[in-house]
Amino acid sequence: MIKLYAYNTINSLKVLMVLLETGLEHEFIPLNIRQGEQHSPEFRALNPVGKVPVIVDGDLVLAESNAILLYLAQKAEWGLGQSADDAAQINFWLFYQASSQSPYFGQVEYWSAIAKKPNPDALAQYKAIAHKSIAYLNDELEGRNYLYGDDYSIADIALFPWINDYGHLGLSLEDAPNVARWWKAVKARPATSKACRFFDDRSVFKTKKPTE
Ligand SMILES: N[C@@H](CCC(=O)N[C@@H](CS)C(=O)NCC(=O)O)C(=O)O
Repeated sequence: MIKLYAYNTINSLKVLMVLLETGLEHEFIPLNIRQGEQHSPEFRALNPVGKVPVIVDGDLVLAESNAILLYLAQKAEWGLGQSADDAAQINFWLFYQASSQSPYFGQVEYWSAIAKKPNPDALAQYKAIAHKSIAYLNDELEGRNYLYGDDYSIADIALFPWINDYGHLGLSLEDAPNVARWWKAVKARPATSKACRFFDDRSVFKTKKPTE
């Protein structure tokens, strides 16, 4: 049984989406990062940098959401295409997500909702970069349903959670109709809506951010 240590976060959502898509048996262990549970010695023994998500599967302890996505996809033989070339292209999206989506969307969240001192220039700059990333996805999704190939894959799952937060981040999909269509299709999947509901329905995830 795979144990998932996670909280109501972008990176945790990705992992839960894969677990629910694949039907891999798992136990969700909420780790309240708003109350500092990531700093406990027990959790630091699993992940010395004190961040979720982490999975434990037998002797394997693994952090970094996209590494977890890859591991789970290989284990379930799902979501990685049909060939080594497909897997390489899907891997491209995992690296793109970690290096070119997450850092910039994360900065938009920081400057719009977390920073104690507002910085309109920083917010405008990171929103502009996030919108460029959305425009790039829009081009890539022209004439196709998913980010790579004909089938839904872990590439779509990796990129979905930040896009799903576009409204909360003050971003727009108005000029990105292909992204809006893709976002709606991914959101409508039973596994995605179950994963999102899981976080919405549980009081353990309702702890406010320190700034709220
Ligand atoms: N690159 C990591 C990022 C993990 C991460 O930043 N986790 C945040 C929540 S999204 C966390 O646990 N923060 C707690 C802390 O930094 O104290 C991944 O993709 O898993």
